Amino acid sequence: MTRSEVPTVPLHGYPELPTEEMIRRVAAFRARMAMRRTVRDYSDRPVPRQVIEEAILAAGTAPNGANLQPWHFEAVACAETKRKIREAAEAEEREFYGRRAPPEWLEALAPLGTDPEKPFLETAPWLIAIFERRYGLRDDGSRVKHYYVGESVGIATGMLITALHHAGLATLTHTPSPMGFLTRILERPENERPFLLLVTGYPAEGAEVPEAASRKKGLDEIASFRL
Ligand code: IYR
Repeated sequence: MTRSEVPTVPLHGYPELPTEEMIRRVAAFRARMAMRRTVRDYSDRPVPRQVIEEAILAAGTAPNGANLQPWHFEAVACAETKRKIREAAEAEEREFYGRRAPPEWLEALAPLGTDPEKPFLETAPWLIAIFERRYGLRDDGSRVKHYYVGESVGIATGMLITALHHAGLATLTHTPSPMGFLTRILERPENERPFLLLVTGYPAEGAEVPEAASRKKGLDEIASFRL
């Protein structure tokens, strides 16, 4: 089908804004996003399931390859499952910090003060395990090819983090490597691969974050304009 033949619906949600208003909004959004910090100390206060559902639905609106939506979000509040995830993640992290990580990597991490202890995996009210759906499965077991899976899931994850931040919650992108234990503990099917583990909840009272990580590159370091 060509573009003119596919069924369409009217485009909504693009009210043209006066330039001043556009700038005010985007600057306000930038200021709000600049306050997002990766938080490693969480309160154990519960966060309503509906908040997590809405944030996941926001992530699910992400642009993605051929609209096949090649992702799965498993939201875990179950204490026993969180305990299993912490145990497995810490085992991998002990290997990483003690053996696998080359000195250069450990040096790069030093300003963040990270270590193999991951108590937040049990303290935080929610862990959202994000999986890439590498291919789809039809009812007859045949495979549906998925496209740009990494790009799609990366964009959706960014939107999830943004949605949670917008709701006033802290997040931590945790990427223990390898992450095969998530497939096992969460009993995910063989067409999925763990992408990352997003920790979310309220920051612990008096939580602090590494000073070094607040330094962000300026516009001239991250962008160039050709006019
Ligand atoms: N996955 C380890 C190490 C780690 C790696 C990077 I790159 C970071 O930005 C932060 C941590 C951990 O979670 O401790």
